[in-house]
Amino acid sequence: MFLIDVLTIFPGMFSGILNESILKRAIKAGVVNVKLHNIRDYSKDKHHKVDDRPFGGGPGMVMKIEPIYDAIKDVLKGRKKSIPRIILLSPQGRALTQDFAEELSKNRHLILICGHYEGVDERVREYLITDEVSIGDYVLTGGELAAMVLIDTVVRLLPGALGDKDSAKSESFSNGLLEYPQYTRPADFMGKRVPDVLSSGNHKIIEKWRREEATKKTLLNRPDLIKT
Ligand code: 6GU
Repeated sequence: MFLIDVLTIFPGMFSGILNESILKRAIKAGVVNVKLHNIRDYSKDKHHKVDDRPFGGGPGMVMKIEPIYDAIKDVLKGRKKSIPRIILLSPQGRALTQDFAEELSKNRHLILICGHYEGVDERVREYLITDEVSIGDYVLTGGELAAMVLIDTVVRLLPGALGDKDSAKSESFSNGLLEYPQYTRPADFMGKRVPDVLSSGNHKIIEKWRREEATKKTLLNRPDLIKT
């Protein structure tokens, strides 16, 4: 079974995504196990502090290395055989793409560390992790939402995670284009009609139309995806 250990100071944030829809089903089916660990439980200090002031001064707080080190050590205890990817979620990381998610889904064990505050002690990056991942060019208040995005993206790629009804969706990005427009009944909604070509029954023409629409949409919304 695929194992994901999440190190976070806000484990409660994850209950929503783990208890609904595809992730819930994948966990129930034994495709994946997601274990939440509160970093605060590993703080040895009497106030359970997980952050401290930055050396050299400056604003904000920095996440301490010891509780993270102890949490990783605990997670690895008795699991010497599997080599996990130890991933720090931070805006400075490598971009999460579909290709990278596919690579991650080929592993057996991920440890996700949710960064917070002004940052994480640089020695976490230097000595404890194998990867640093960002989900995009914007700033979140913490790594939790990014970890949830990573979990969702990776788990849906695992064999048995999606039912037959969903599995076609994995095609969406794999041709490098955005998805073509989809319609369902009614054929006429308040005078807005579904394109006639889709009711033509001519699969060649439908396929051509979909390819053109996908290309148009990609050029308009994501020209960077079209390799020149
Ligand atoms: Cl992984 N963390 C935070 N705090 N902000 C982000 C991010 C991660 N990815 C994009 N923005």
